[in-house]
Amino acid sequence: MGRNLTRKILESHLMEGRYEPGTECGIRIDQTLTQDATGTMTYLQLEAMGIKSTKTELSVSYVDHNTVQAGFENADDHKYLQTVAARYGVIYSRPGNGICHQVHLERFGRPGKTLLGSDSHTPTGGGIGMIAIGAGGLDVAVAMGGGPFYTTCPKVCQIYLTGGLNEWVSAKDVVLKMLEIFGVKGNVGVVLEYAGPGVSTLSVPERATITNMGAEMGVTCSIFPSDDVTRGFLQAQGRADQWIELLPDEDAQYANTVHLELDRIEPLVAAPHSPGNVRPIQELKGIKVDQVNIGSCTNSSCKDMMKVAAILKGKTVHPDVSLGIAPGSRQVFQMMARSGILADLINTGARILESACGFCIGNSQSPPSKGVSLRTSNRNFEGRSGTRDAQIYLVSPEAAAAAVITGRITDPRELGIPYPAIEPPTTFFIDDSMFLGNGKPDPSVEVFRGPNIGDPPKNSAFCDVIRGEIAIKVGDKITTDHIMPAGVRLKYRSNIPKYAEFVFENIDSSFYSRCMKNKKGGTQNIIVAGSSYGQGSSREHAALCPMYLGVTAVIAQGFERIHAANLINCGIIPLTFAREEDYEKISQGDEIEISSIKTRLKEKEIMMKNRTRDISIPLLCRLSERQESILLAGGLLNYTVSL
Ligand code: MIC
Ligand code: SF4
Repeated sequence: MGRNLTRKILESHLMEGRYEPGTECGIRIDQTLTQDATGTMTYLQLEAMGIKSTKTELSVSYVDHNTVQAGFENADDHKYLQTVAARYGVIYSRPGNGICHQVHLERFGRPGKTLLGSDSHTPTGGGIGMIAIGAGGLDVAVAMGGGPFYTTCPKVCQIYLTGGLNEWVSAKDVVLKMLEIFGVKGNVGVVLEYAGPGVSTLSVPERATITNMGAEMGVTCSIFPSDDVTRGFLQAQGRADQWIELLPDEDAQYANTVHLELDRIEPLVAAPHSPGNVRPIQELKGIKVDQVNIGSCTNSSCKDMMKVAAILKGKTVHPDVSLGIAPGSRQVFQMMARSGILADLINTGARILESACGFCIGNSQSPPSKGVSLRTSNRNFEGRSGTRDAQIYLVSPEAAAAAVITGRITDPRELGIPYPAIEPPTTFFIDDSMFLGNGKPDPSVEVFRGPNIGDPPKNSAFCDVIRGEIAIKVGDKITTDHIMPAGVRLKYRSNIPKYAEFVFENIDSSFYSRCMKNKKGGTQNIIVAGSSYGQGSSREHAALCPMYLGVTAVIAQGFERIHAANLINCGIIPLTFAREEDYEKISQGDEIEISSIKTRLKEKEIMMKNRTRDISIPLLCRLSERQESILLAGGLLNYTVSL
């Protein structure tokens, strides 16, 4: 039976289990990446596990999220990350060097390798033919120490591309089309494998835009083959020797195939407040725009910036619009400066932002009240921009540039200017001087810990009885941004007791005090949710902080992959309703009891008593044996230390 690409890479990396879709397997991780917002906790956990040095082929620590240094906290974190990287043999990418996914693609991504990153957009690496997966920091720490990464052996879906994109339509529109087809939930355990003649019409950064936003569909990862286009990209990056050809077998098997004709895709937009709320730009044109932000790990490559600059050349930003441009990496920035397009953009009136996540994570450039902001990024969850009532639309760089000129959502095809057909660069400007370290550990380095660096919180072993109160009941598609807001709160990432004050801040600001009161009184806190709980980011703080608040269980109609793993890693039990409608039979404030959990775990069915309503509700808990042991140990940290 012919093997698909995903299977080829996974089989060659199997450490435990078999390649059998639906079962758990452990794979060897060749490369890891962390970013600062999840990285401090990852390295604190690595230290707490007693790991002496990294065992991967390459591990890189990027600083790109918390680069706004208002107060000492972020600067302290950077110093901690720099010193801990030197000590353990991790390459440190200094602030200013760019966004982890863009930089990793440029300088380190290699076809056929596995990459695990403490960021949900790690699958960007699939654009260069990697199996690149996002995970919580604890899982990444274990992989750095040489341990396997456990994941459900995926169901592989082939996306067969034909034709080529029309003028003014780009990779962002392709992935928005995919979101229209697949939606933002129900894709757990799936890998999207791109194939077909349309693949060769897309450059590596364009492929990476597409694999990047697989995260929004909730898939494990997405992957493109490694072909001549990949070879050309690696050559232009001075890394031709790292190219290998990687194609599926001609008779490769897939769980299913979806056909996508590239020439039938139109310019699309994800309207507020979900990346899955996809609409043709034609339906939205005319809406007045207050802000346009171009950048983020989705659309900040050289080619993206060149297109935008070509469209805007000689024009002035519309008086009602604020234009922000964040080049994805120092390499992109350099190329813009050297080619003169940076000057063109400054002429246009653009506000040139740091090469970092910035606006995307809401730590700067928040739009005005009720403002409309067009962004080339990947998430438009309510409030994520830092302005609660702002309306965020996700668009391609072409559509973003069009709105800069007109001040309204505009179909770029109607701009009335010739389409700038930009070819990707054949040589990139290479300067690796902002990467520190040679990958070798140096035990003589003293790790810096400022007052913002706390200890990683630990849970106690799981008890056999949950007796507690429903501390909050939330609805469907709750994102980790709802659970653990980022933006201005991001600087507390290394200080769990402080960050925990903001759990569910934008949904119910009394959640924290309620939980703390219960915790002090010895009552456990339980969260109840609808479907697709924990969408979005990989931030394990969305599990660590609830754990700190005494949350012992989350009962939902369904969970997203990374968040479910993070809950288990923190010793919090994820339970699903056996009958979805039972969600209605439980309210905030209800007292519940679940007993003999240890034995019930084996049976996979657990009965919960709602003592307030005097009814029983059946729940499911489908954990592997390994996950059961982690849970019972009180989390992955305890479990790993005890091995
Ligand atoms: C995001 O886009 O939400 C983030 C910030 O990059 C997160 C990671 C984090 O919360 O630190 C992600 O996508 O995993
Ligand atoms: Fe950074 Fe935004 Fe990408 Fe997350 S999605 S890594 S915040 S640019």
